[in-house]
Amino acid sequence: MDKFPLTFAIIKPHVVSNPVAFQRLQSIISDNKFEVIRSKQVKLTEPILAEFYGEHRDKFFYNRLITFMRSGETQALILHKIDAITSWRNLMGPTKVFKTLYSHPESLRGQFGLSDTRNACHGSDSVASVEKEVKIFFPDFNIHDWCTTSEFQAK
Ligand code: RTP
Ligand code: MG
Repeated sequence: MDKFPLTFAIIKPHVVSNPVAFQRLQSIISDNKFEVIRSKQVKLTEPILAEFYGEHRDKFFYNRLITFMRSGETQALILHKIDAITSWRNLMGPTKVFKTLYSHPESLRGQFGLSDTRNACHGSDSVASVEKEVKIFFPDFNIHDWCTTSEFQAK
């Protein structure tokens, strides 16, 4: 769907464990007019991460990524904004730390990223991945029902 109104995000462990950075990042989320629809702190396990990052299973960074994502609490979020997937990925900035530092220093990854792996946050890259990822983290949340509620229609 064009301009899909929801996305799924994760704030990664090194941000959640730093109260000042965590608070600042959450302020940037609301300053950028994202509405937090669901939010929960979660310590990820290997089986959940294997499902979540299945597409990266054969990449050289997979083990490093899984080890990092298990290293502390994360914050899982469902965010609402018109064109949420693209808006959130634009706010996050590029995956690679050298690109964030040189061309996107204001992005979330530019401000809070430490390396290609510890890059501060995750964002779904398609409607299909929003659906898959929301189901993993918020199995009781029905995207279709939410999108057809009068609350959303009125916005
Ligand atoms: P994400 O899925 O987290 O929103 O990030 P993305 O689309 O920008 O990047 P993707 O290629 O899907 O990679 C998923 C996560 O893997 C870690 N990564 N490490 N060279 C590396 O060490 C490397 N490359 C990717 C990052 O944590 C990235 O967010
Ligand atoms: Mg990705």
